[in-house]
Amino acid sequence: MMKIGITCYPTVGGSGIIATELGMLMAEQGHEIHFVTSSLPFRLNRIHPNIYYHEVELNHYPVFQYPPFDLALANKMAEVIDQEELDVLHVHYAMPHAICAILAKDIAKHDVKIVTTLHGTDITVLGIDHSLKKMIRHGIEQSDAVTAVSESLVEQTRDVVGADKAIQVIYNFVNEADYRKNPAGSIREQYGINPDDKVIIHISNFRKVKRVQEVIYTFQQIQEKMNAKLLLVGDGPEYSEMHRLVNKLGLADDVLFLGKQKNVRDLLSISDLKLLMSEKESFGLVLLEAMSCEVPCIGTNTGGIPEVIKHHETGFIVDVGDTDQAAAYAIDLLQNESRLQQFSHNALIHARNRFYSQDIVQQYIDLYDQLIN
Ligand code: GMT
Repeated sequence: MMKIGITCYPTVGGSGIIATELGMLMAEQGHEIHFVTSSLPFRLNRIHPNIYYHEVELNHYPVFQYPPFDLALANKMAEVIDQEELDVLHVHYAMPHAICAILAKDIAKHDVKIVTTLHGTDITVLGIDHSLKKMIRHGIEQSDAVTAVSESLVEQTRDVVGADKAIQVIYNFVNEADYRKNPAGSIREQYGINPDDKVIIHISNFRKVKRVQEVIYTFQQIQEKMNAKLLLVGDGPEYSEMHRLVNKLGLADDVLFLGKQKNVRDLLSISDLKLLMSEKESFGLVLLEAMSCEVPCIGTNTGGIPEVIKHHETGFIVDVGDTDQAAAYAIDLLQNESRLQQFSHNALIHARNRFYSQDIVQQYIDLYDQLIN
């Protein structure tokens, strides 16, 4: 039994999901898990006697113009390391979490190993900022072990940050108990989707990097060839711009803006195809969520996406911005029922084999073991 601390961004995003699911699955195996975060991780939806939550509290002293959150986090980490005698503190994101963890390790009396998992945005967005590069490199090099969620992210880390450190690829996973096709309830009718409509889905945080407009342009071409609906799930900076675009293109009746949704499993279960047209994506956890619910995917040739989608087997890969090719693949697949079924089946098998949660969790546990022993 190990004692493991976990720090992640608790409010949104795939990294928070992975960190929380990892903690919950390890707790089920008998390990003691201590979340050290600014708020309760949003996916922490199970009560388990092995799971503890330590909230980072901010002090609002009038002398501080900005309350120093990172220092409060490091301080809390150090407290938890000593009180709970943690074996490992596993932080998700180099910035600022690895830096805070290194500081906490210096402060704490109890010996702890720091594991940092890179999720992408820290390298591909923050790493480009020269003022942060050295700090990110320091976080990586001073960690006892570093993992990344795709081969592509390892390469990018070398290119962008120049860190000279072994980085192990441990792919993302989904909890198969939650992500499995739910034989259709009445959702289709509730959303006004006709029985002969094909359903295309996109799920993201509507940041520019997701290029949601290219999902809409691809859908426009699909919809010229067949009855189809596009479900846009999520919210973010580009949301209202996408609304305007849909209205301008005259697609308002066929594009459903669903905003943030908790139960994406049921939405995926009524979908025939998933589109992810991002210009950067270190992994694309939403693709794995879709494949687990038997939904084939079209994604862009960027970052880790080609490591997740098997081209011509579980979906298709297109160049960033190539909406014509995405639409051509989509139309071809959606018009061929037996091929579509084959792709759905392949997607499920690929998700279950290549990204099986227990295998991935075991890879993390083996890594902790190597550090401790
Ligand atoms: O993509 C985002 O905007 C959110 C971000 C996050 O913090 O969860 O996602 C990153 O980590 C995910 C989990 O490993 C990956 O699936 C996403 O591809 C990655 N996002 C980017 O690389 C842009």
